[in-house]
Amino acid sequence: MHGARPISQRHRALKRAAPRLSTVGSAGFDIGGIGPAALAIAPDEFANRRRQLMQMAGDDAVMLVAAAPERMRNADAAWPYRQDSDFHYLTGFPEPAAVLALLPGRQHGEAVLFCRERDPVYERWHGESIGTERAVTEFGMDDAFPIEDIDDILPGMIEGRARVYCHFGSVPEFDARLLDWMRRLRQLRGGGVVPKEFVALGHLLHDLRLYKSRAELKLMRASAAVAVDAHLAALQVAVPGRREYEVEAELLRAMRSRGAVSAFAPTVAAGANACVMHYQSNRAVLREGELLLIDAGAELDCYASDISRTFPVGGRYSREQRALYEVVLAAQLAAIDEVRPGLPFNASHTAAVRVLAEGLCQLGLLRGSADAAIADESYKRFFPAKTGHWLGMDVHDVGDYRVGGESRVLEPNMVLTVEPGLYIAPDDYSVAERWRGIGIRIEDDVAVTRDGHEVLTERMPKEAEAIEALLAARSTG
Ligand SMILES: [Mn+2]
Repeated sequence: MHGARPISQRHRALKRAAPRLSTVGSAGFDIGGIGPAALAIAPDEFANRRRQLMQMAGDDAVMLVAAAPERMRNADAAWPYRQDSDFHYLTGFPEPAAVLALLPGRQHGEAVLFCRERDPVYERWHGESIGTERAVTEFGMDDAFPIEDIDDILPGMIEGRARVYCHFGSVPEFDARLLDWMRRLRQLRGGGVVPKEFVALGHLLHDLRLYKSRAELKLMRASAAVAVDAHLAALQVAVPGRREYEVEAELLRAMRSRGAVSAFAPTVAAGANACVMHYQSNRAVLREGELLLIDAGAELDCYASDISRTFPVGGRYSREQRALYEVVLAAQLAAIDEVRPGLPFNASHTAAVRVLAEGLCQLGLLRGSADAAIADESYKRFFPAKTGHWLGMDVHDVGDYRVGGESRVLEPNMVLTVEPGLYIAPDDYSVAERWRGIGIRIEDDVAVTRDGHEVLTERMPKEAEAIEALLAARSTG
């Protein structure tokens, strides 16, 4: 991994040589000597998370977490499967049709998994299942049962417990089953006692997920490395005349060839399309003189990265593009400086807004002073977004942004994005025509360390000269 270097030094390094792609062999990753085995999260860590959660919930509780259902795209064609983040966090178990029950203090085992039993006929069509046996031997469960038997077994396990922690209101099928289990519990011989309380599991679980472990940070660095490679590859093909989706294809190729998937549908926005915050149609032609904004991230073993860069299709920023770019870059660097333990989450936003407002005033895009633009929020016309979000298994990761009405104080091992931007709408007649239709965002992934921060995506150049140098060196064949 690349340590933090002063900008001037980084500049020199970039001028000397174009950034190298991470070395990737057919076996998967080889990033800084980390092999695929070293990247995987160990069964012990999953067990620790379960233990921690049970401790938080108390002995009279039960926690129920369902695997993500398979989702249909149309007719009988399913979307590519993605495990539920909470379920993955607690099990590492990659299949649908599974439910984890955590039963603190249960004599015959606290961590119980209901999952698909192995079945040769099913496996003939869908490939190997893990099965209840390996759920115990390989995934560290205390006990496992076929998912078909859950209605008969689970209600009896819940009996006598005071609180059920689970997610309700997100997957209707799970809500319906939960109610059915309660009905069955009540009908148990002698009349079962239904838990008195239903508690949202997120309050406990999502606070755990906010702090990344060493193994998770390793995965997030690897995910970031794939995203950097994807952006570098995309930049090579983003020449005038190509379509946005051709650039998207290059991003996806780079990710898939490293065993990752796209963490979200990439934004590849040429020219004024960049002023649409979540532009995803990706169909327009790239034109000389326009900027291209790419917002794309990889997902590796369920861990996301999220990078945005904005560069000139023709290879050189115009005077106006460059002026705005320098403002966004200065805002981003100032915002990253505010990522340190002890500072509130919103400090980076405050810093970014200050630099953006000053820049907008200096360039004459806003009248009056930066203080006034911040006070009356007129800067929001050009920057309507927040400067960042938590990053983890979900690209907009879980975790509270405010605690007791105050912005959350950053602590080591939290990971967030820093992504200020400026977006001048093509029909904003309040500014001179030469500014209109320029959209710029610069986004990096930043982990809070004990004494500051680590920019996980640092290898991706962002200084204007460095980007122009990269573009000048590309083979436009
Ligand atoms: Mn983002």
